[in-house]
Amino acid sequence: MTTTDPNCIFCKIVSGEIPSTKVYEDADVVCFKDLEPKAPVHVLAVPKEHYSNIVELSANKDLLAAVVKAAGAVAKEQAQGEFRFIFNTGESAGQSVFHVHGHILAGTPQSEGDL
Ligand code: DGP
Repeated sequence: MTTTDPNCIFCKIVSGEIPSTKVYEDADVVCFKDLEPKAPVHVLAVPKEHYSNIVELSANKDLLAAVVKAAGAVAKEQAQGEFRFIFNTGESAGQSVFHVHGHILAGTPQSEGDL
């Protein structure tokens, strides 16, 4: 059973209710460009099913693996397979959307305090 949250902005992106620039999609995962890019490549990897954060998602190992695999495919296409993969977890850590998403970042070196 797929769970969704009717008030969740990323569930609305997954369903197509809110538009996004999708760069990857399979049965379980969608990847779309971040609205406020912090690097030349800044794409969000999002499971279609609603989990609040990566710790909750870890209960579903297959889906967690699918998110990592999707990120690898995006990075292979856009950044020679080399990327940072960041999951802000909790408000004080910078999470602002509570539907788990990994930031795929590439094209600039990491600096202290970066996403
Ligand atoms: P975080 O702060 O880790 O929860 O990251 C949330 C990211 O989501 C932030 O970088 C901006 C992005 N974002 C928020 N709303 C939208 C949206 O409607 N569309 C897209 N493409 N990105 C969004």
